[in-house]
Amino acid sequence: MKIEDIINKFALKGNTIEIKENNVGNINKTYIITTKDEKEHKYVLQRINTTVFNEPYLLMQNIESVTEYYKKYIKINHEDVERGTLSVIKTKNNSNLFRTSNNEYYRMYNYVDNAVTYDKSENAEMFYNVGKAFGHFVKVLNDYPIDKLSETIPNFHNSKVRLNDFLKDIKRDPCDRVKDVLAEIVYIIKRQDELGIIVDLMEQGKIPKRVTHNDTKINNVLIDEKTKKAICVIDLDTVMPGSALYDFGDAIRSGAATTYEDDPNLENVGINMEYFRKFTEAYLSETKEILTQQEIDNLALSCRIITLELAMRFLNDYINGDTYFKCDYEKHNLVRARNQIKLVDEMEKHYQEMNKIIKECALNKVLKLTK
Ligand code: GN1
Ligand code: MG
Repeated sequence: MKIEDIINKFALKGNTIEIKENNVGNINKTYIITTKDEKEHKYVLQRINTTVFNEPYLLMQNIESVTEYYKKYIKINHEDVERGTLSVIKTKNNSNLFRTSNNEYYRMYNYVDNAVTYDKSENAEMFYNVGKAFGHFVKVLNDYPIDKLSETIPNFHNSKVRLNDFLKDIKRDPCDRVKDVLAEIVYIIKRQDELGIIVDLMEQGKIPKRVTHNDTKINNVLIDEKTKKAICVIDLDTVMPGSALYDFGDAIRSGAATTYEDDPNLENVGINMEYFRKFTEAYLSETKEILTQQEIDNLALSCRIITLELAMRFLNDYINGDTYFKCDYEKHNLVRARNQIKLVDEMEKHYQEMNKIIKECALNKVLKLTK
């Protein structure tokens, strides 16, 4: 089906005058659509990757419900309703998805103008603003009825289940690639106990299940082009019940890193502790009345765990013949895995310092509360 015909299924204002492909993201395919009547309007069209998301209707139900809830919250609190969250644009048949005859699924959002995303932090202030946005996300959805959410990708951040899959795929070795990545496999297996800590804490009921984003990469926050303030959190495909720890850790993994997650030059890979501090300050300033002590005590560890989990996922995909993440060249997944392993190394080196900063920020938070 032609893309113009797919666009035509949605209830948009005006006529389409431009369709641009957008290459951001490792999973879905994205287009920016411009239409015109008396003025121009912009929309975001996405084809949902149904190999990754095999319950597209449930996924859209989650997104619609969470964005509606978000809108109500920001309205009551006099925040920016227009730009503070994504809006789902329905089809002319009032559905939040359009399915083509060959089972491709498309959805449409409003396009937020004068906003940009970054794949890495430009400066500490910017990452502070990202920390505010992800902290705000926790705050807004704190009272959202979690039972209404479907787990659209079961065990998405169950690092123990992921480890088991990884071990099975090493045994299968479908592409005869295992022999080339033994050092990386050993690195991960040596840390297998650590991988399971958050999952164990959740299973034991020691840390709570919350409404979580599960993909808190820095480029999933829209930043205002002019003010550089964070506008809203995007890419809500993986909003599900989960642990806030994975969200904190994933944001640090992507935004406090000194380079891109697929930089092949490992000398560039490190963690910027100033960025770490700024993000933590901002995140805790928003979540101060919400996070439990157990959660706060495990924030630094969560950064190591999610980075290790992602290193394992990239390596696992390499072993399987690159079937999950979009790859731009042959060893892209392996480059990503090695980069993330180096980042785990750097986090281990800075672990004490990370814990110290978290304690200081959490203490500031308590002092502020008692003022
Ligand atoms: C994928 O959609 P995107 O590119 O933001 C992946 C995340 C990974 C990320 C790594 C559904 O996210 O889990 O952390 O790539 N999303 C899914 O870049 O698997
Ligand atoms: Mg995503």
